[in-house]
This record gives sequence, C-alpha cells and structure tokens, in this order.
Amino acid sequence: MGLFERLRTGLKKTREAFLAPLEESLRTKRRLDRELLDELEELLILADVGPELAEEIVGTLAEKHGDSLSPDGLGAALEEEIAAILAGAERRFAPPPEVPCVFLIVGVNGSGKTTTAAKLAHKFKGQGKSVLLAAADTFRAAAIEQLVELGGRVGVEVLAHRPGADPGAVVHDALEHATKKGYDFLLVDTAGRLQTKVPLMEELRKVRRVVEKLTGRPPDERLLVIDATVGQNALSQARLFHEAVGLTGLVITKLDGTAKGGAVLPIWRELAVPILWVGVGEGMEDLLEFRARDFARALVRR
Ligand SMILES: Nc1nc2c(ncn2[C@@H]2O[C@H](COP(=O)(O)OP(=O)(O)OP(=O)(O)O)[C@@H](O)[C@H]2O)c(=O)[nH]1
Ligand SMILES: [Mg+2]
Repeated sequence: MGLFERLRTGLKKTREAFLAPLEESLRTKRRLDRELLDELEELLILADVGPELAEEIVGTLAEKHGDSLSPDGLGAALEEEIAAILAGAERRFAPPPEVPCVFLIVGVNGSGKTTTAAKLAHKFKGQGKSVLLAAADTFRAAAIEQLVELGGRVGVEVLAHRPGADPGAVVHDALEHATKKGYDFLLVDTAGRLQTKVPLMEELRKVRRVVEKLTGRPPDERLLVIDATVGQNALSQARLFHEAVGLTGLVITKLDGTAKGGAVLPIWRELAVPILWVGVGEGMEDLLEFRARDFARALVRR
C-alpha cells in the first residue's frame, strides 16, 4: 500500500463517521438544509475539529452549497474548505547551508519522538546524507537502548551517555562529533516526562542554548511531536513547548487508526506552527511529508 493510501485507510474511521450518514440524507434532499448542517457540525466536532472551526466550515458550506448539493459533491466541498484552512500549515523542509543541520525533537511522553527521530534518520540516509542521532533522553535507561536499537536498524550512528547524564552534555558532545566528522544531520531525541530531575522545559531550554553557543544559531528545526490520538488535548502542552524552545514545526504521529484526525485543524489554527511530517505507522518508512491538499482529501474523500 502506498503511504497516501495508508493515511487514507488510517483516517477511514474519521471519514466514514461523518460522510456516510450525511450522504444518505443528501440522496433524497439534494441540499444542505438546517437539519443537515447541524448534523455536519456535530460530526465535525466528533472528529475533533473543535466547535469554532466546525461552525466556520458549516457556515461556508451553507453559503456556497446550501441550495444544492449532491451526495458526491459533499466530500469535494469539504475537501475545499479543509484544504483552504490548512493551506498555510504546509512547509517543505529545506536544510540550511551549514552542516550539521540540527533537529531538536520534543514532545510529551509517548508521543512518538524516538520513533520519529529514527524515521527521519532513515529518510535522510536514504537521500544520501550522513546522520548522527543523539540520545538526550537520559532520564530512562530504556530510552537510550531504544534509540541505539533503532539507530542500528536504520544503520545510523547513535551518540549516547549513561542514564542520568546531563542532556546538555550529550548534545555538546554530539555536536562536536558531528562537526568534526562533517555529518549532514544531527537529530536530538529528548525526554518526554514532565517530571524529570530538572523540569523538562528548563532542560530543553538548556539544550537549545548549548546548540546556540556551539554553532551560533539555535537548532535549525525545533520539532514538536504530537500524538494525533490525543487530539486537541495536546494543545495546552504544545504551548508550553513553544514557549520553551520556539517551535519551527510539528510532526503529527499515529494518524493511522484514529477517529480524531480532525484535530489537525484546530492544532494548526491555534499554534500557527507548520506541520512538516505526519506519522502513519510504526515502521521506519511510515513518515509522510505533510501536504494540506492530500490531507484534506484523505480526511473527507472516498
Ligand atoms: N501506529 C503508530 N504508532 C506510532 C507512530 N509513531 C510512534 N508510534 C508508536 O508509539 C509508541 C511510542 O513511541 P516512541 O517513539 O517511543 O515515543 P516517545 O515520544 O519517544 O516516548 P517517550 O520517550 O517515552 O517520551 C511506540 O510504540 C511507537 O512504535 C505512528 O505514526 N503510528
Ligand atoms: Mg523516546
């Protein structure tokens, strides 16, 4: 199955939940009356689009298609509106002229940071680039082992210290090593537990400062990894990470098999941080570049 198909299949639950009943009603009514619009609004809220955006989408659809809409036209009309909302959320990653290009990968416990770091390493390696992974989640011994294991699987070197070591020192060493060896990328995996020895946000600020001190610029990408199954609830934590490191992009993981795929809309609307990649599975290939149009289509078109 192609990756886009994986995304479509993954979002099937979200899609079917609101398309099927509405299409059925449209077969006889052929127009969006108040009752259908209310139903659509409710279904969008169930897909975690949030009340404000649901109202906005329904309002626009009523204006454009209230008088006449076929069951087939519904998906297309929704795709237009969702793609328009997400248009600004798309940004293509472009590496800076300097090497190594440094990624700081942050997010709450279990969101998919370590897996995403390995998937990105795999992607860049596949493009002929050299990659170093840094195990800056020193809080859990298992976290270091996990990154070393994944690094081995994708054939990329991992720099790690002992459990409990200072993440700033890990990043310092990793950066010196990557610079000396001329690595193209340094991908830094960080801890997710909010209750670490040093408060997590402070720890992340420090890691950012270490990179700035050594390279004269902040980490080129400060990526927040968000678990799509958490939906809109991820927003309050996302703001804390944004304050701490100044996010440059989002990675939305676990879009395969969630009914809350609609949460991508309010997340973008609220944070205004572009979405760079989306995770559609546990495998190393299961990371897609985010495309607003594809995403909208996968969400609402059969
Ligand atoms: N289905 C699916 N599973 C994913 C995806 N991304 C990550 N996972 C799984 O989510 C679980 C947690 O992933 P990790 O990468 O360990 O998450 P983490 O953020 O590093 O977790 P901590 O280090 O504990 O904070 C693992 O079982 C991953 O395989 C995805 O896109 N789809
Ligand atoms: Mg991890």
